[in-house]
Amino acid sequence: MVRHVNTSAYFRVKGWENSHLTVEMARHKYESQRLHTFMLPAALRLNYVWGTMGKILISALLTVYLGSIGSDGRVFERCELARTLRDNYGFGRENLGDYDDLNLFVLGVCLAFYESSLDTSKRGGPNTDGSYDHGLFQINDGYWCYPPDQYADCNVACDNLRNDDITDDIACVRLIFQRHGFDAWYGWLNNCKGTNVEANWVADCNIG
Ligand SMILES: [Ca+2]
Repeated sequence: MVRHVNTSAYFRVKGWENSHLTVEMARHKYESQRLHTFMLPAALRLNYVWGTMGKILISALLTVYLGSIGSDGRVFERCELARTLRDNYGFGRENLGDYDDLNLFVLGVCLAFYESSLDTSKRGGPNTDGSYDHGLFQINDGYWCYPPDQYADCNVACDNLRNDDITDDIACVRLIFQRHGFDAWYGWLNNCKGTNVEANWVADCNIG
């Protein structure tokens, strides 16, 4: 059966009436133009959506990647820090004057809590002398780390005292402790000293 094609629609497009287009050419051109009119914006929108999602995905992956190689700090749990100080850094029982035969990790947890809320990335200050304090144990840059270069007795960059590896922080804490004891820290002096730190801070951690 002969298919009657309504060609009038093709030639209704402005400017085509007097052209020499054949019906078939006009139909192609019409369909092609209709495709662009309706499909292109949709395609662009789809492209935008995928582009935006792609950017979000790349950004998220980058954050995870940088976090995994990263120098960002971390926040310890109380018992986790006690275990870490004992197991990884050898904080054991020592005689400490009025704290005879008490585990250093017990004291370390109380001290670190009041100094940094157990957050290794904390930067405290400025103090009245313009100095700043760095990391889990809030080590002061006026005496122990650089910059400034003068009096950096721990020979460590202050930035490295605010990352998630506390090895260099512990080395510095040991030096400070040798010279001054825990009294070097106000967090300890004002909140931990004279209290039953063992009962208050690690009794429920199942470590002895
Ligand atoms: Ca560090």
